[in-house]
Amino acid sequence: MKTSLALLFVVTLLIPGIKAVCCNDSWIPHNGHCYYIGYGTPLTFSAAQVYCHDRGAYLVRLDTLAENTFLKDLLKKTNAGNTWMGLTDRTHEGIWRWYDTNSHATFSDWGPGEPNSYGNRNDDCVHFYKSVDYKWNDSGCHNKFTPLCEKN
Ligand SMILES: [Ca+2]
Ligand SMILES: [Ca+2]
Repeated sequence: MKTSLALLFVVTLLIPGIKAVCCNDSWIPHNGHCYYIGYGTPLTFSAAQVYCHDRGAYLVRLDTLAENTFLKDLLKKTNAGNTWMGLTDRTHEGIWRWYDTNSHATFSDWGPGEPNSYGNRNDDCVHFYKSVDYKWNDSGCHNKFTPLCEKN
């Protein structure tokens, strides 16, 4: 019993250490990934990609609902503005893919009535929409929103 308690203690000490190695200062660790929110630097979708790339990262790719929930909570807690994710249907209208892997979105969390790009509108890039609790909205890629970067 004492041994397992001691082991638990050591492991508890080690885990933050491992995460600290993964994530640099001001990057937020979660589930083996590191996140960085570019507060105060609103950029177009393309410029946000470059912003993340310059930091050895990519605009966030939401692999699981849990990751989506974690990041929405983080944005809520920090009262972030509208924030880009790496999802776009630029190549095929209505086919939503993560730009860094070209993989299809496996789930979605659209706000009410979204995505609503149709006709001559051209809303090909997706962001966390502050006014609907950071659910997803398709918007013009030229709009300037906060970049949210992720690295492995
Ligand atoms: Ca991810
Ligand atoms: Ca929309």
